[in-house]
Amino acid sequence: MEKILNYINGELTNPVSGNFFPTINPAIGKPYALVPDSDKPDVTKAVEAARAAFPKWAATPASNRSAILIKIAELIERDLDKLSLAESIDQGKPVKLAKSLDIPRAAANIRFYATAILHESADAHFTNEEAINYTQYTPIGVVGCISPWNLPLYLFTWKVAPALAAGCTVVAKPSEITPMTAYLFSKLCMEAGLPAGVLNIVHGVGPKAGQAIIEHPEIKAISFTGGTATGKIIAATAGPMFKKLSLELGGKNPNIIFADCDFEKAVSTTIQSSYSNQGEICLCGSRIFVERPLYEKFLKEFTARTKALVVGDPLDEKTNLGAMASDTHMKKVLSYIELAKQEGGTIVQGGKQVKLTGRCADGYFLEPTIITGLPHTCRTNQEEIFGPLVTIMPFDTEAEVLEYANSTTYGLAATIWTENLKRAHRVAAQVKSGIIWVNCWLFRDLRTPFGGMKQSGIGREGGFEALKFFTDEKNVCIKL
Ligand code: TXE
Repeated sequence: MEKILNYINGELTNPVSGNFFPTINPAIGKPYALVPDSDKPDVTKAVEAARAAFPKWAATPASNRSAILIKIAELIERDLDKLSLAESIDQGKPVKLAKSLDIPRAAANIRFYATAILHESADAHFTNEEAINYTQYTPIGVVGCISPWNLPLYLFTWKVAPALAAGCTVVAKPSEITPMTAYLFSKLCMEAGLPAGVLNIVHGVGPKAGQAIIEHPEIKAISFTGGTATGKIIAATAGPMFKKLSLELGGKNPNIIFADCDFEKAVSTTIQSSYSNQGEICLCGSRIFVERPLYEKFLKEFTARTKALVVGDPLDEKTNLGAMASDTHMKKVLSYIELAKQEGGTIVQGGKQVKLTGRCADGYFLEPTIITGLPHTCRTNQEEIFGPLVTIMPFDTEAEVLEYANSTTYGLAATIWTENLKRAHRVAAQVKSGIIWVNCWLFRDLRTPFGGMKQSGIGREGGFEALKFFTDEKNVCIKL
């Protein structure tokens, strides 16, 4: 079995303990590679390497940092097929999705920040013609980046790219469930000539390697994407240490569909926003609210199209939904389907595990599932499930749907479907989510602020905000 290795001080290394654990290919339900079971000593080594590399990397001209990062982006593009296949095997997603979304986006993340640093400017304030204030942004030091299993290389690079571009050195940990593409990425960094210690990748489980990163006193900022429960642990540990924190956590995103929408676009895009990546995207909409005059028509068409989706081998080009990321996660989603039944819901479509034949006979597959008849207040409609499961509910008035939409503890994303522009603005202003898409979904401009309100997190990724996150701001006031 292939052994994944840590990437510390420019070298691929075994964990200090020598211990590894298996990582599973979820489409076949079998281990296929070994992951370092890293712990505190590995993180200590990584932080030492990052500290040693920091002064030189921080002082490297932006144009030179940019050139190395662009080289890494080019290598990702060169290896598109290889990385897409690796992502699909590790995560369970259809290979065609990895090839069209995950891997191109990983390269785009790096290009975006590699070029952003060439166009940065700082503020200056002239105070009553008596003084000039100017703001300096200096890289904050060694930072920690911790990423989840749903969009492995995509979210890993979304953090690492701005950190490196800003001049920080990094200790990063991908999810232990999907470590492979971060490992392949470390080889590309070596090939691109990234100086030793600038990026260090420590593999292992959250409570050991992850916890050691957030606890390390020399790590000045933590950028994390994952579950809200983990976000709370990180905030509790890092808060009293006064570390800078960016937390991108869970969601329970509403889709608000008015009767005056463009029906075809609303249905086809809502199919995407419900089931892409098996529903394992924090931006997926899981609560669909449809204005009553359109409700029956929408439900009928949405159900027919859900039924037509192909659940299958992620390596098959015809597959729409691949495997769930892990057995544990599949069982979690199934437990919510049971809960929905207990709460009085009707399973209109799906609701069961899919047993494939052949190569994927032991894989973790689920039917795309539609549930109706539930109140917006029940647990199924309040808790993040993170699978190919949606509830559909009718509404009568704008005020009512806003109450439903805003009733959860989350506030990450929302979609609004209407041809009435005034209504679009009015409703967008009142939905308590950090990201609103009107008549579209996952239409991204990397310059825009990305993140959630309420328990969906703190801080914003994207744009120059993410670069600033990895810097210390200093104001210099010069009396004229
Ligand atoms: O995420 P975790 P899990 C949601 C989704 C899912 C739930 C749990 O609802 O069912 O979270 O998923 C690292 N200190 N999302 O358990 O545990 C861990 O090793 C430091 C939403 O996989 O949050 C991994 O690298 N790090 C989400 C990362 O945190 C720790 C995407 C995320 O793992 C740690 C994924 C600790 N104490 C899941 N414990 C989204 N919003 O995109 C764990 N980690």
